[in-house]
This record gives sequence, C-alpha cells and structure tokens, in this order.
Amino acid sequence: ILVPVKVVITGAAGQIAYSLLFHVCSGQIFGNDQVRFMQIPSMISQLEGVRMELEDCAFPLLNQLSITDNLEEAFKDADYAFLIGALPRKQFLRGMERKDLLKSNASIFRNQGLVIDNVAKKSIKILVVGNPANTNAYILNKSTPSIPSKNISALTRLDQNRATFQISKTLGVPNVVVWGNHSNTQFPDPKHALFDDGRQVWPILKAKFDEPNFIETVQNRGTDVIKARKLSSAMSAAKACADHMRDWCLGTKQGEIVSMAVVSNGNMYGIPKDIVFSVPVTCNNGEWKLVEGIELDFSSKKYFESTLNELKQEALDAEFVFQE
Ligand code: NAX
Repeated sequence: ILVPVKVVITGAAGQIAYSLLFHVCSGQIFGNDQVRFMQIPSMISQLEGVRMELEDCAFPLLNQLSITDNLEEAFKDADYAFLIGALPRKQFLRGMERKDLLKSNASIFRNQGLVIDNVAKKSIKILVVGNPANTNAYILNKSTPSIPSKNISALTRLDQNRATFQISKTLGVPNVVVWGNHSNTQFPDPKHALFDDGRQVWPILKAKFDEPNFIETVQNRGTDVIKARKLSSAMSAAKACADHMRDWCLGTKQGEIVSMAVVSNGNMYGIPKDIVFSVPVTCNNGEWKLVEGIELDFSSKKYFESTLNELKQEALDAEFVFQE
C-alpha cells in the first residue's frame, strides 16, 4: 500500500531546488512507498515551467504537485519541509554583512514558523537550507513551540561532503564531522575522521594537510565555487539536502556518522540550549542520535569555540524578530 507524504519545498524556483526536485520525486529520499507535493511562495510563472518538466519526467511516485505562494496552503498537514527560499549568497557578496543577511531572512523564518506551528503535522521533519541556515533554524524553532525541537535541523552536510572529498580523493572515504555553523567559522574536524573499518584518518592525512590548511580548504570551498561558476553551489547543495533527509528518514549505515545542525538541548558538548549547532549523529527509525564522548584537543577546541561564539552572537542578533 502506498503511503502518501506531503513534502514542501520553499524557494522551489531557485537553483538548489531545481536539482533537489529530481532527488525528491525519484523516490530516493523517503523510500519507495511514498508520494509528494511541493510549493513555492514566489516565482510562480517560472515554476509552471518546472512543473511541466517534472510531469515530463513521468516519475511513477509523484502523485500530486501543487504550486502556491500561500503559506497556510503550503504547510497544511506537511510531513517534510525543505526551507530553501531565502536571499542567496551572491547578494550577500555584493557588500552585504552577514548580520544584514540574517535580519532580512529572520522575518521569513519567523513567519513560516508561526504557520508551520499552526497547520503542519506535529511530526514534520524540517531541514533549513536558506542562509544563515543555523540561525534561521534557531528562529524557526523558537517560532514553533508545538513542534519538537528534534524535528528541526539545518544543513551542514554539504560541508561534510566537501571535507569527505578532500580526504577521499587520495585516501578513501571517511566519516568526518563538521562542528558548528554553516559559515566560514565551521569546523571540519580532521582529527576525529575515521574510515569505516575504524582506522583513524589523521595520521595519514597530516602528511598532506596541516590542520589549519585542511580546515581552510573546506571552509573556502563555497567561495571557490562561486569564483569559478559565478553562482553559488547548487547541484552539490541539492545532493547534500537529499543525503541529510534520506539518512534522517531511512537511517545511517552501520558504523556511519553524519553531521547535522540540530537544536541543542543544553546537554550537548557545552552548547547552550536552543543554539543550532552541527554535531556528529547517527540516525535510526526517523530519529537522530548525538554521538557523544568525542574529546577535542587544545587546537580543535579553539575552532569549536570560534564557531560557537559566532552562533551565540547570531542568536543575539536574531532576537530582534521576537521583540517586534
Ligand atoms: P536562488 O536565488 O537560486 O533561489 C532562492 C529562491 O528562493 C528564489 O526563487 C527566490 O524567489 C525564493 N525566495 C526568496 N524569498 C522567499 C521566501 N520568503 N519564501 C519562499 N521563497 C523565497 O538561491 P539558491 O542558490 O537556490 O540558494 C538558496 C539558499 O540556500 C540561499 O540562502 C543560499 O545562501 C543557501 N545555501 C545554503 C547552503 C547550506 O549548506 N546550508 C549551501 C548552498 C546555499 O548557499
């Protein structure tokens, strides 16, 4: 028996969504027994073109497709949401401060949160992608008191996949953790990366990269893509969204650790309650579980503190939306 699920994608006319739609509609994220809808609160006429393309893909699992700019209609009874719609980074690069970007996006996520809280299923799983992703998820969590905080996450899987590539191009595929913010302070942690058989990556990797060099390569990868492509990452971002949601819904493999930015319960590696921070997790039965007990040395702690401090500041900057 097919069980239909309702999937909402905001910013559906944008470049990440264009690639993500294929992953969603082909059935590889939610399993083979499910069906989907999607929406976008703007760019309706362009989306009609995307609708025609999706129809022409003849995906057997795509049951119904709806396009709307009405938040209530979009989120009513939603099971899953990819919140991608936001101001893109290319506008950010044209002289905008991260703080300004945060302010312009805060209201979007506040408004979406209030509607989600009213009309979506309480079991909805939400992935925030639009930047500043962690703090948008922080605002969303504070705006959705009836949705469990565990159901709200932000995307750092692209950063993990970038770190994985830097290692796997010469050494083999590792499990590598990204801590903190999806920003230039993110901390892709080479010292705790492990191969599937449990071997540590760092003793071999350090011949090729010192710690700062590895971390900066991953931190700057998004900017390098923009410089070369003249557009921000889209295909790799969509693949990361699909990886994140698939692992969350269908489970991680035996021994696999992935990075998700999740809402701290105040008892996670010293991260204050409600801060949305990327941590190592495993997933099973639709739930993520923190990987505990990783010990950071002196230099790693400095990277960890730096990204945590940035997120604490962003949370303070974001509080204005709750005072309106
Ligand atoms: P695009 O500009 O191609 O698409 C964004 C779409 O969102 C546009 O169609 C726009 O009309 C729509 N939109 C704007 N405000 C909206 C609103 N209030 N409700 C619904 N839709 C709205 O950007 P794209 O390259 O797809 O990137 C989307 C977001 O992802 C950006 O904020 C970008 O910075 C962020 N990213 C986050 C990543 C992460 O790892 N967390 C990586 C990739 C990407 O940079």
